[in-house]
Amino acid sequence: MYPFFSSLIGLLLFTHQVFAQEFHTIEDAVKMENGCIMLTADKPYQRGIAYCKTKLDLSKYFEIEFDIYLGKKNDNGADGITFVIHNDTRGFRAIGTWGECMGYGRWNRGYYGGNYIAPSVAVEFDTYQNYRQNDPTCDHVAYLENGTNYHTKYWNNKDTRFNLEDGVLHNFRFRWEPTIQQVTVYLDNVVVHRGKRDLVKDIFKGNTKAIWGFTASTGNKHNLQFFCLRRWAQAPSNKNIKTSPTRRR
Ligand SMILES: [Ca+2]
Ligand SMILES: [Ca+2]
Repeated sequence: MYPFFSSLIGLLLFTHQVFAQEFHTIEDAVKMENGCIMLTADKPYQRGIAYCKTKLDLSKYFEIEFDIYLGKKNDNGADGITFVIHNDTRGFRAIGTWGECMGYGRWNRGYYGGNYIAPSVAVEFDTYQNYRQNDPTCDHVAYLENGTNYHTKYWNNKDTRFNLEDGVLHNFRFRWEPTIQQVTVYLDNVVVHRGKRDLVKDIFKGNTKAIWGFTASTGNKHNLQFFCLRRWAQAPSNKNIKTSPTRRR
């Protein structure tokens, strides 16, 4: 191997290992040799959560980009991953319910018992239909708040057979623009959610610092699920459209 490439790979591995060390892991979440963090193994009744040790500052612009892997079993896979930003009083130990709640939310939107993460905003990558959460038959992405998985809107690329359990990494970006109070979410470079919301005032009761990370779980059905951080930018980029080298479709 050429020295340049070997040193480049060394640098990338070093960067990845530093990345993994920057996260608290809870329950079934574990740091992987490739520097990514596994949230659930391909086993039933798993719950894994990982939080970055550095909080977000919601008074400032940021864009977080990562790759997620939701498994390769379409029919027998479950349940999905959420990206979460929260100010739960449990801090870095905050957890939600397992199974369809993906380690983020609660069984029913009107039921406040059990574990759920709030106050919070989240984006779910849901790979299993649950009627209680108003899920469509296909895999989908949805914006969530305050530990409730129930949603009335979702994105599925207008494809009733949309599938995220396809054995490849999917690129995800979450952008917060405080000056216009706008959240934009991209999946594989397509806008899957854009909404105006005063997160600081309406969700976090005036607090500008928030914990962020990922949650995932499985139930009777299961998949390997993990994430890899790619970029955390705190200034707007000129590149609005970019290609993902990890996308192999
Ligand atoms: Ca579901
Ligand atoms: Ca699927």
